[in-house]
Amino acid sequence: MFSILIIYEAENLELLVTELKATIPDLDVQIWPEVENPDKIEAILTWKPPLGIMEKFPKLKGIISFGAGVEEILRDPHLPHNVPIVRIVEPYVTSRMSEYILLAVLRFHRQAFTYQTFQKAGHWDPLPLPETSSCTIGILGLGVLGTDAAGKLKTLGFPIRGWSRTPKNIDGIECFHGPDQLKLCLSKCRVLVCLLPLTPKTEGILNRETFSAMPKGSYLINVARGQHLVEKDLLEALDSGQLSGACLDVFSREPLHENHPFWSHPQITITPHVATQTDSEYWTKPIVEAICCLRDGLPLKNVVNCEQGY
Ligand code: NDP
Ligand code: OXD
Repeated sequence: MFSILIIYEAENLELLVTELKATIPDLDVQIWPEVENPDKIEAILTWKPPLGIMEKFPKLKGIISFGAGVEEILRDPHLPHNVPIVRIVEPYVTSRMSEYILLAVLRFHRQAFTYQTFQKAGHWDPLPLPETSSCTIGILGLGVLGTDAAGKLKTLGFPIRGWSRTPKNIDGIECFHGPDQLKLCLSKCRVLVCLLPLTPKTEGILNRETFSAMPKGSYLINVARGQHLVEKDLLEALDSGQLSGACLDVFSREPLHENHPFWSHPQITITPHVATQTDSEYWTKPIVEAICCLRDGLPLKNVVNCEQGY
């Protein structure tokens, strides 16, 4: 028997448990907070575990994140050092994210917000078509999600700039890296897409300085984490016209508070953390794979670098 503990509240958990047990017959699945024997737990599946919990399982061999981001697991100061953390990487998750980004980019690029206003006013006014080749898109984070979105946007004819921590060489994409090249990267970006992990180095990166480095009237798409954004700097940038709008899928506090000014802001589009979904039927395969590798002592895929924080 290989014992796993699930620490997660989700509606479709029963389905996942049934699928896991059907695929791995020798699996013992326990669901937090009912833990029969903590000494037997060898893997934990979680998203936002309570602080200090990982210390309670002396036989723990691995932690599997239900999502792509792992900041909520890494914030535990008592995380056992030698226990690997695996995150979900799934083609379905990746392509749904790119779909969301394409939609947000095209809505901005093809003046959807202006035509919505025209329609409300019963106003017929054909505007000149904006040139795709003049609309440079900047992507912060050239990882699994950023690279896929960059490739798909490039296919539509948008010039693409990407920014990462380490140097990259990607065909047809102007690559920048490190803090020193951020402003250079931003200098031509009419749209900025944030696809960075949340780490101490990236928290608050969507701030006044970043917005000021972009051409006036640019557009922001944040699909990474709410804590990347300095909210008051966004509101100021919208007021001053430095940014013309923003599409936000993630927020510092979720659900977004009912009185939050973003809800009614005419230049902000809000979605409730649905750019893509990891907790779907597609999560079973990578989770099964990770459990089997842990059980059989095989090399794991998509292991997080705890020092880098992603
Ligand atoms: P990856 O780990 O594959 O990629 C992260 C990228 O960010 C890498 O290119 C990395 O650079 C870059 N990066 C990290 N730190 C820095 C830094 N300090 N400076 C510059 N670049 C940096 O992550 P994914 O693409 O899989 O996911 C990105 C994030 O998207 C997740 O962490 C999660 O927060 C969010 N997400 C949101 C979802 C939603 O529904 N809204 C769903 C899924 C994920 P390098 O390549 O050099 O290492
Ligand atoms: C994730 C997410 O990180 O859904 O997977 O945000």
